[in-house]
This record gives sequence, structure tokens and C-alpha cells, in this order.
Amino acid sequence: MRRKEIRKVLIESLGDWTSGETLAKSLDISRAAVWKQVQSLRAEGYDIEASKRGYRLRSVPDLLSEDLVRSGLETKFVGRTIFIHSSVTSTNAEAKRIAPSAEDGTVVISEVQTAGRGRMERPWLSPRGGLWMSIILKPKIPPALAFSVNIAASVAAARALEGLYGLKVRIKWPNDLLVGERKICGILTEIGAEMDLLEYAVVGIGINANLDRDLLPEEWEATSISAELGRDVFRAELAGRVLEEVERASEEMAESFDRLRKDWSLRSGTLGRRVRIITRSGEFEGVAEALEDDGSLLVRRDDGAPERVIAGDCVHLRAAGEEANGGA
Ligand code: BT5
Repeated sequence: MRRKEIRKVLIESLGDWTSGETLAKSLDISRAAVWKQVQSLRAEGYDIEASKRGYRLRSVPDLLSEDLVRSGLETKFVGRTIFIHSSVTSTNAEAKRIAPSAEDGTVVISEVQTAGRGRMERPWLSPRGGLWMSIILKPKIPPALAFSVNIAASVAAARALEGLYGLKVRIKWPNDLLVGERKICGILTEIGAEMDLLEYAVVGIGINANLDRDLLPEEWEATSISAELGRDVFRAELAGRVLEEVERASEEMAESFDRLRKDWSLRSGTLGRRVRIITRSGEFEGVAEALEDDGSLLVRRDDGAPERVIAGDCVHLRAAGEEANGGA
């Protein structure tokens, strides 16, 4: 308990000096006890400098503890309950298991997923170093509007990556996040519904955070935050920011889907491009023109006919027939 409190105070004053006396007073323990706790935090990997001025936290280990994710989290409901696992099959599977009785905004995170899933049962590689997270949302909307949760999640994740690291992220329809032409984040939203009411949506967000590019097969055209920045990032901070952005986007979704749609469109790497669309019923090429009110992609076929695609895969083409991102 004491160590948790000290850790909280130290993290909250990250980068600033805090005197041993201040810490001792605020925690109601002796200065010797503060020293002992600092030593044990150091043993956990916290880089804490000590001098006559007191203590200063230089860096925290890249741990995904509940405390670290929660520290400084400014949300009303997203992340009120957070479960962190060291290994699960899939955070979406775990979130769906608990969703019926979980409160709105509950979060499941795992260091590793042994059977991470993409859309259409495709595998999602999830080694240590990534951020594999699922958020249970319970908006009071009809199941037909569940696509808007997807749009909200992709805008939220893009805002987080841009806001924290200045990465120029483009959204590839329906909800892949690309840096350049490389995929850095994938989103899988699954729902549970009754006839006319969404019971829950499980928004699974997979971000390649601190992953070596070598881990990701070249044909996937994938990248990671650490590969883009040339340094590792604190995944707990990233998780917190994504949660804040998801809450903000879900509030916007409730107020005006149109605003969210506009933001999605501004960040889109798909609109205005030649694309190949692959659906269960076949494939065709054309130019992506707009994201419609129902979340579908309006594609102008080469013969001029408009086609609205509600579900499927989209391949960005550079010129006729040439693939710029296999993307699926
Ligand atoms: C997605 O599917 O992009 C959705 C991925 C969602 C993953 C999150 S992690 C937390 C939560 N728990 C889960 O089990 N899932 C969610 P899709 O568009 O179908 O892309 C899948 C394809 O991306 C695969 O077929 C590979 O080609 C490629 N791929 C697999 N792992 C990848 C990775 N780590 N980074 C980039 N591409 C990957």
C-alpha cells in the first residue's frame, strides 16, 4: 500500500524533484521508510535519482500495471475498471466473456495474446511489447448503428498516436491505421445485441508499440511506433491516452456522428484513391469517394456506377492494378 502511494506521488511528479521530507510527510512515514521504498521501486526498474534536493523519477519501466495506466487518466467512465493480464488468448474473447455483467467502459489489456484475432478470423500477431487492449462499451444505440463505434475507435486511436508522438496517421477503410503505407494499428469491434438494442460493443485495439520490425513479416507491410520514432514508448501512457480519446470520441458519436465522420474523412488515406474492394460476393476496382452516414464506403466503379460497401477489405492502389498496401 505504502509503496503504491509513493509510486503514485513519484509518477505524478515525474521529472520534478520532490524532497524526502515532503514525501515522508504526505505519506506519513519516516524518511528512512521513504528511502527503503525508493530502493524497492528501483529494483522494479524505476530509474529514480536521489540527491540533496530529494528524489526525481527519470523513467518508469515499460510496465502495463493498472496503477500506471490509471495515473493521470482523465475519463468519466472508460477505464473505471481495468483488468491487466500477462497472457490471454485474445483480449476481445476475454472482454466478450465478461461483457454481459461488466460496467460500461471496462478495459481488458494483456501483455501477450496467444490467439489474437483480426477480422474474419484472421490471426493478429501479439507478442510482448505491443498494446493489446479491448474496451467494453454499452452505448444505447440500435445494433444497426454499431459501425459508428468502429469509426469512433479509429478516430480515437489516430488522435492518440498523433497527439502523443506526432505520428502522421492515416485511416484505411474501414479501420486500419497506417503510417505511410504501413499498418501500425488494427481494430476489431464485436457486438452482442438483442433485437433492437446493442447490449455491448467490444472494441479491440491492437497497436504495434515497442516491436521490432523484424518480428512483422515484410508482406504485411506493417510498422510499429518504436520503428517509426527510433525509441521505445511507455505503453501505459499510450493506453491511458487511447482510453481518453475513446471516451471523447464515443461522446462525440452520441452528439453528432457527422462531426466524427468529418474527422474520419480528414484523416482518411482511402478517400480520393483508387481501391480494390474485396467482399464475400467478389471484388472490383474504383475510386473511393466518401464515407456515408451508415459507415459504408462509397466507391465509384470504373463504369461510373456508385457502389456502397458496408463490409469487406480494401486495397489501396497506386495506379490501375498496382497495390500500394495489401493491407488485409
Ligand atoms: C485487424 O484485422 O486489423 C484487427 C486487429 C485487431 C487486434 C486487436 S488486439 C486486441 C484485440 N484482441 C484481439 O484478439 N484482437 C483485437 P484485419 O484487418 O483482419 O488484419 C489482420 C491481418 O493483419 C492479418 O491477416 C495479417 O496479414 C496482418 N497482421 C497480423 N498481425 C499484425 C500486426 N501485429 N501488425 C500488423 N499487421 C498484422
